[in-house]
Amino acid sequence: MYNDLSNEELFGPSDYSETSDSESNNEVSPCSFNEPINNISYTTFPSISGLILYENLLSHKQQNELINGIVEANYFDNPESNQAMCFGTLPSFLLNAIEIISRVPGLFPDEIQNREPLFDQACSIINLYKPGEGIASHVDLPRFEDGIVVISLLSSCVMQFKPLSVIEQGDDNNDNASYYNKFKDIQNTDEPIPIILRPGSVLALSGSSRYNWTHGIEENEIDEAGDEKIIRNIRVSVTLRKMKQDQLLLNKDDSNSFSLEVKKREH
Ligand SMILES: O=C(O)CCC(=O)C(=O)O
Repeated sequence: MYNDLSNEELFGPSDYSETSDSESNNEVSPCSFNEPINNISYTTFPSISGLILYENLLSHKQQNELINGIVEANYFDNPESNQAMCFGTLPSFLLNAIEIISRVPGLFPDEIQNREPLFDQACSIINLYKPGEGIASHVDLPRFEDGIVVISLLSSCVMQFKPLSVIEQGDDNNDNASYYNKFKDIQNTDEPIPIILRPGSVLALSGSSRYNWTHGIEENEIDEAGDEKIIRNIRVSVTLRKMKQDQLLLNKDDSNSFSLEVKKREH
């Protein structure tokens, strides 16, 4: 899946620049297993409340563990498939990363961060992007609680955030396709805000950034953000969320049993 990539492409550059609509602290301290988590570098975006980008949060070793787990799970053996949705018990290769992420102070407001578990069995999504592929702008389904993270692996891309000019109330009973399709019709006159997602970074969305902004990745071979040009390569992302309790009961008889849906992204 990623044999042709250099170390820098796999795990990100050692230095990086920021996009303009952001405020960043200067401390960089990649976390490793069993290390106390402090001095973490993060970027907030004044116009997108609730959005925090942690660059270099996961060490090379942790990124490698995730990639190896994904490769060994053979999710993407079928070349047509680029999205794996895991329901039920979390895949074990995610557990270390989840442990690290959940100990990051200020990741989410306290009422979200203190919930148990922070992310649950249903459902983690693993997306594979070949160069040029993207994901349509969307707001995550209302059946998921507030507090979502996206882990980026292997290579960088730009994620575009656009404010929802019409804030629609989601209908939990909608299926995925009709829910995501409705965002296609929303005319957006505001300039999108580009955010560079690099390997090892973790993007946290809560509050307004989760509900009032769409996020998506354009179908580009090259991204431009500020002065930076990013040539897309193979990218993998892991999205972690928590299903609302009533939806969990509605959707699954036995929430501990593992099930997997691997498919081509609909949106
Ligand atoms: O791949 C990403 O970075 C984002 C994935 C995403 O937004 C989703 O799975 O809903």
